[in-house]
Amino acid sequence: MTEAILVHLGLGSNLGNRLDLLKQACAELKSLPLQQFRVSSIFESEPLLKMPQPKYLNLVLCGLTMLSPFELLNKCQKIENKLGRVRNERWGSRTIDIDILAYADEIIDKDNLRIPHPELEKRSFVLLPLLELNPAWEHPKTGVSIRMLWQNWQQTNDEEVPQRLQ
Ligand code: A4P
Ligand code: MG
Repeated sequence: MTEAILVHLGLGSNLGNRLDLLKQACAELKSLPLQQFRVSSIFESEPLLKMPQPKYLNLVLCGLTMLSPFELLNKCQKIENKLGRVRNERWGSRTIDIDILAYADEIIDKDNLRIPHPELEKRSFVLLPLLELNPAWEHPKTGVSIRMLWQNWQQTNDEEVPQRLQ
């Protein structure tokens, strides 16, 4: 039997009842199933590049899956659609966005699937919850630890740090 794979997913919402949408998406993902399912705190942050959009809520979750990367992408997109995601413009506001951040330490570089997520190092709303959830995590391409990635982000950015919801 093939082994279950540890995956990390990044979720974001900036439309509708953001908290409720994140909770619904978590419930759907848990029942894929993702075994040994764990979720970070929820963080609030301004949209990237100060785009004129509502603020985002983001979280990172992890779990073990038997799905292949493309099966997982397909399931994530189905959940996005079920939760009312409408794709208008790239980086447009969204009820829910589910990005595959990492699939064990696999590297995939296809048009419709890039893993690890190529923007991961630049995004405080991914780094901070990932650090909280799995401080031992290392970037599969570079071997750089999540602690170091977060330190680098802080040293090279003057954006506000995402706020953890109480
Ligand atoms: N795709 C490729 N690799 C992946 C992957 N690792 N995970 C493809 C998921 N999808 C992946 O995604 C477009 C295509 O990316 C998919 O068809 C899939 O085949 P999409 O979700 O339809 O479109 P998108 O989300 O608008 O584009 P993209 O590039 O995924 O945007 P991002 O990177 O998700 O950024 N500010 C804050 N504070 N918080 C946020 O969460 N998010 C964005 C969107 C902008 N600003 C933000 C936030
Ligand atoms: Mg996306």
